Amino acid sequence: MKKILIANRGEIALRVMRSCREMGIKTVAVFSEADRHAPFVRYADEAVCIGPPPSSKSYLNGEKIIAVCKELGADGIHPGYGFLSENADFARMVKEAGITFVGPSPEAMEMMGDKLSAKAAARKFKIPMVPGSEGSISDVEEGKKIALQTGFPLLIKASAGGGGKGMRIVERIDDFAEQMKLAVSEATSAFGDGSVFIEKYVTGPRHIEIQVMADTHGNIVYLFERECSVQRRHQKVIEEAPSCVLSPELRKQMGECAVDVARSCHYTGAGTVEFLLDENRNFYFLEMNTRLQVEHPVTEMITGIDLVKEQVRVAQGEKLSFTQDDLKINGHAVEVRVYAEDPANNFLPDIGKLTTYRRPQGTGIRVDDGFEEGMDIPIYYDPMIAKLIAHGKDREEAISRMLRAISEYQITGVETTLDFCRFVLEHQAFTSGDFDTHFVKNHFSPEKLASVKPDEAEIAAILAAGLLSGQKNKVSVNQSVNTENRSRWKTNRIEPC
Ligand code: MV4
Repeated sequence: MKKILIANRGEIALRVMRSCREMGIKTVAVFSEADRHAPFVRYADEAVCIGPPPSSKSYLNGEKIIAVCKELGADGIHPGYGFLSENADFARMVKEAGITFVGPSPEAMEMMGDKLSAKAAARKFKIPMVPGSEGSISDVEEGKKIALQTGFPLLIKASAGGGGKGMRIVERIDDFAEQMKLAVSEATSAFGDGSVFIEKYVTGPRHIEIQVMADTHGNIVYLFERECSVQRRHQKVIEEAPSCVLSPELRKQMGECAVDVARSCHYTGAGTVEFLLDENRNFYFLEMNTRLQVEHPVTEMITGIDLVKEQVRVAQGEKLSFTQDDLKINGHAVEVRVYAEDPANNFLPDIGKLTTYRRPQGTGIRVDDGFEEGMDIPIYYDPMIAKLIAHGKDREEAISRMLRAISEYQITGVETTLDFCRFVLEHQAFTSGDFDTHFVKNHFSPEKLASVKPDEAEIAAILAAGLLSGQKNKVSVNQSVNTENRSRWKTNRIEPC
């Protein structure tokens, strides 16, 4: 490929373009009217506006994107994550237009996109799965029978759902009929497919996912695991690699199972196989994500592999550039997602202007972002500002580096989740490794974050000091927000106006 169009925006568009540039491949950005001044648009060799801000009129307009691709002579499309990345119809349209889709085949996407067909494929390889119904349940009475065999609590899941969408917990048989009807009608309106199935509810599980890569020559490898147990309402907060609970033997077992899941759908490219791990360290296959994931950098940090480059190579029909035996875990990596959300206010999106935006730097730190100081965070898309990644020789060093980087990060103009991330990273349950997917529910409440913001307290102190020192009428402080619990005595100045 000589030119690739990136059908995405923000940090991931930039991330993909960087690897393309290293490979000597030209890039095309497509952007909405809201993103005209975004760094990813300027980074690209060519850029085309494809429509108004709403995703449905721009980043989800597959036909328009393919038209731009043809017009500019791009020979490949990288979909990033979200938007069209797991849309099998789009992948098929791309292929039929004679353009290389940087991702799996439409058939593999379809098979793994539907949870029931994914589990049916995995069953052929004897992959451990949570007990429950084998297929979809359409009849309430039949459902009740399976529910009683499975035991309670159980989950009703939508086959077309994913990432927790369309899930319902049922505690008692008396609630089953009602919950099933609700699940079916929700799945029908959300996905246009009312198929639901039953799984035993695993209480307090850990979320472990395995990164896999497959080429078109039959080579499939696993690039170890990521643990993403710290989540809030199915939104990941912190991701790390490796997990601190897997033994080398369990890692190998889960890795080989993930490779088999990939094999079961003739997978090609980068994919992620999701497992639950229960308190006895039994693992169960849940679903497969057929895209590059947000949290892929932690895998890159511990393996030294550039996953985007590898995706591009595989899409061109090349063999994987490494074997399973070449892969070793080097140290530990942690990622936090920095959102423009207010943790004190139920994590409401806090969109606005990034008045101050200064990234942390230094040893072991990587920042993947798509913003610059002075930019507005658009209301139309996910409010993620950045992914902050720290790598160290072990988990302790990675965590302390992350805390150091959080203390250096300066963001004003919007509230962010940085303080919330610090709270998690410093929590004994997190540092000791004794946590599960209920961490946030079990350990966090808004009062846990300092109620008086350090910067407000500091401004008050500086004003008081200024007034006392005789500058009676006018005293001002520069309003750089002190986001950490550390004095910024060197940068704050008392200046007479
Ligand atoms: C489960 C489960 C417990 N038991 N399935 C949520 C996201 C989707 N990928 C699957 N999810 C879950 N499936 C059974 N049988 C608990 C969850 C779950 C969860 C999983 C991973 C990370 C965070 C989670 C938060 C709530 C529920």
